[in-house]
Amino acid sequence: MTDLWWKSAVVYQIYPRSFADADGDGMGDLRGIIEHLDHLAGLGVDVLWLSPIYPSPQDDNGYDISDYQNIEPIFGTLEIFDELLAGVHARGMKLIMDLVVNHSSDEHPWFADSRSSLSSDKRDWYWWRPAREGMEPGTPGAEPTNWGSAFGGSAWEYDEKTGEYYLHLFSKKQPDLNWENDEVRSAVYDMMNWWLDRGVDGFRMDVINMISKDVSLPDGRLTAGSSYGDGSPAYINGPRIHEFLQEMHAKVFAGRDAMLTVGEMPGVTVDEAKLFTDPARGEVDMVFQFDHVWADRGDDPWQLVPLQLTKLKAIFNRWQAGLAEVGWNSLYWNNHDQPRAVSRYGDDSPQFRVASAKMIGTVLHLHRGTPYVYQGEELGMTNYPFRTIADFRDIEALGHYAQAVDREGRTPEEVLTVLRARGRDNARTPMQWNSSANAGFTTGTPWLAANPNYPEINAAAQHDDPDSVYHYYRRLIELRHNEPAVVDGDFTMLLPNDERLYAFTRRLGSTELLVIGNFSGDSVTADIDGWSDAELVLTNLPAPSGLTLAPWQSVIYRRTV
Ligand code: TEU
Repeated sequence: MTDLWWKSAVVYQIYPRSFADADGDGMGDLRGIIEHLDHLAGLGVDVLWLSPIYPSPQDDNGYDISDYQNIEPIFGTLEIFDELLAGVHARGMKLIMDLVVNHSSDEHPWFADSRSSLSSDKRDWYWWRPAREGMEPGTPGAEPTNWGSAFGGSAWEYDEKTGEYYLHLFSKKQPDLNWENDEVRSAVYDMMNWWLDRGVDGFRMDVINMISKDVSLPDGRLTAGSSYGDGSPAYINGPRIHEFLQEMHAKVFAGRDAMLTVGEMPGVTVDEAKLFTDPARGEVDMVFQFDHVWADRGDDPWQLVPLQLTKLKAIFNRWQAGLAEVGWNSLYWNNHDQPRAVSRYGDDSPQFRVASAKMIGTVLHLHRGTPYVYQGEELGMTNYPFRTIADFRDIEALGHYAQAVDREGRTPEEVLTVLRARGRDNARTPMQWNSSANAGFTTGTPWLAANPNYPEINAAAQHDDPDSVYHYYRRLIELRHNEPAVVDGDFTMLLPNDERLYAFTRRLGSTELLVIGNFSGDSVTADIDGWSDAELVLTNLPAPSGLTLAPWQSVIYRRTV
């Protein structure tokens, strides 16, 4: 039915630092992943994606890479990596690596060389610029542009040695690589080929739609109350982005079978995504778009706005419709940058946590696209009860706090309210394996505290419970593997104006599926006709009478038309 294997696949994301610690140093490692492969195989996922495991100063938890062709000693060695890869393949799964090439670490030898002198061979491998015209280098406001970095502060760092600034869209320890330079691109492609030759099955590409910049580097728009301009129009889907991805595809992926490539693309539009994922163009297989995870924020990314179900549905509908004929979607609620889905979209109170975790999983997995499960999502893990800023470790949280409280005069409590809801450390607390100390994640001191709810919410308890979130996710994955309508069916949104029910159909040939999720604590009846004789395929609670759904209930019906 389907020609591209990843259309019926489900991907599981591992954040190695927080997954499982086999050697007791408080950080997860590759041996820890090897020890838990049966948890993943048992869930039925097809592909594992590892967040970065390369040598790194860990300024951004490995998204700052100082050697692209080795393994961070905290995580293991290349030999242990090969063992892990063999264990993954032996279980019929594939493994994709995180590719972080918009920037490297400032401790990468490339950057050390680049910053060493104006005449270095590698000077042009990064974005160096003199101070703003007429300004004294290194003084406030002398930065080459007014851009802010993603983690607070200017996007430019002054380097005294050569009297110039380098660009870093993320932390100052993550200088942006200059993709205009041919040698940079060849070095990246060689490195990718080296990993694929070693046996890995593809890449998740970090902020890959930022690698092409408008070389004139224009100032960005300043919004009220913010100290920096928004440079993103100059680097999101920049002028040469499609050219670069086509070149990468030709030099790395062409002629290789069964690879998976997914581009992480903040700010990508539906029309752009169609171009990026049209198989005929040879760029990437699918993208991560951000519209749905930005549905509950204001113009200022750090402003919270209440989530409206109608808005969320309109976003998904636009993406489903936009990529219906050409291209392909990725589907995700969670990753290492997002708060926990059950706390954000569901109800994580003891009464409704399990039901709502299953319901949101149902809605996501029944869309057209490739679903991604983030570690712990299959257990219904929740946000962490952060008390003060001292509980956070993430450079984004700490950078935002410093900028907002110290420089922009917000109150700590106001900033903490946002960080509790949105902070990335919510996703990064240790995986909850069992009810022993530290959730069974480590015998040492975990680098980030385990969520105190681990005695109730953990994998060991769920493996033994057929009604657990884990076994429900297993059934969702099985359904995608066995029901072609889930993979290839047309998508039709129903009840677009309903603030409590998320309802849609999927149709392939004579098979039609009806999916309804109740995003509320009320019992609600769906006003949809023609399904009274349909077969109930899956529900998260006792079978409903007709289409009256209990609080947080989901149903999947099937009929022949
Ligand atoms: O994230 C890209 C990105 O856009 C993030 O800044 C995201 O919007 C933010 O974290 C939401 O709060 C990727 C990685 O996934 C992230 O972990 C890295 O920090 C970042 O790139 C830099 O490599």
